[in-house]
Amino acid sequence: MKFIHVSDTHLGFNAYRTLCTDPGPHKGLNQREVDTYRSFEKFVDDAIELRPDAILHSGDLFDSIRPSNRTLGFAMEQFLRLSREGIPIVIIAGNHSMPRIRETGSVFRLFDHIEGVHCIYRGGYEKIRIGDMTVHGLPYGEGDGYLSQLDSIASTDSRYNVMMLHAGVSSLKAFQNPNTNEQVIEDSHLQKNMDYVALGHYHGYQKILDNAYYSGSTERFSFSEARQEKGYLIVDLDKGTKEFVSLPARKMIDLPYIDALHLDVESLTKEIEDLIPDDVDGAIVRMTINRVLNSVRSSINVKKIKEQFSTAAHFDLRMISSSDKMSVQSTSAVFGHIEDEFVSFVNARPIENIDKQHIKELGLNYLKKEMGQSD
Ligand SMILES: [Mn+2]
Repeated sequence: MKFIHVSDTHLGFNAYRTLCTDPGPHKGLNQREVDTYRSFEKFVDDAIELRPDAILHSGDLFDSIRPSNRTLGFAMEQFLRLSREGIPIVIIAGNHSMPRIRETGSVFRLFDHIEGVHCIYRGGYEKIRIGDMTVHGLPYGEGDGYLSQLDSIASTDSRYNVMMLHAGVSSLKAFQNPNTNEQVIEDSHLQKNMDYVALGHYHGYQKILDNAYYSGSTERFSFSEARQEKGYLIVDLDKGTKEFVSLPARKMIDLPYIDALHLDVESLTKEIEDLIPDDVDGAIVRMTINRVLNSVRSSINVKKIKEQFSTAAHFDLRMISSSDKMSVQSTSAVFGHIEDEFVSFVNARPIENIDKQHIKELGLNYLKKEMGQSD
């Protein structure tokens, strides 16, 4: 039994204003959205070549509860490719797929009609048998109901038992201060005599126990993922091997902060010049300059700096004034990342009937004003 564990593909995610210029069907679309398609398509190419007995997708297939027609069409095409090749796929719903009200229904219903595609989204634990393996899938949930369902999962007498979950685990640093409603479980919940536990939700590739892994996401979705490898895991239960395979995710560069408090225009300009990486082609780059004196700030040649990033997919220059009361106390990472925190908070909350992108733009604008950015 050999399967591929993949997760957090967030199809349809979009960010920034950069549009795809590659000739072909994606031309003119948001570049970040195209990135989610490109890595997923490469994943499906790989899978067809690798010919696994199954693919297990641990949640957040789509970025939103209501993916666009384009995103749906893309997913449909890719699932049909797998179906035609006779490669079954099991998908559990993640937190990005859970409607707040039942009437919304689930997009996964569409895929129930494709041979070999098994979606677990109806709110409860389901078992799916593939060859000599039983897959125990639990869609994302919150509260005690989720934990009691998790506790009810037990291995069967099939040769192999594999569990799929979309949740944080408390032993990971990223989940030690969870959002109030986020589902975080103890490692003890993973010890169920399973041959493997395919985890989703955390976007980095990470081993939790000998038999429990996060495969991570297939693209980078925030600067906190800048240094993470992106890809999927090939798990061979007969041989007892696990192999991580990289996918070509978009490069993200979060440059070290410049503390400008004691710098005049000339020395700050030099520091900026020194910091510009040789290769920014196609990358998403962020530069943060803290504690800039107002007199210096107005004389900095922003246009010239930006020109040097003209080949980047996106360049984010943030200058935080020394006079801003928020930055007087410290130049710590808190200020550099508050926007990321906000975006990931919005991303993590299912919101219906309002465009998430609109909420993000509004919120980021407020933050920008508060932080006195000029960009
Ligand atoms: Mn996710």
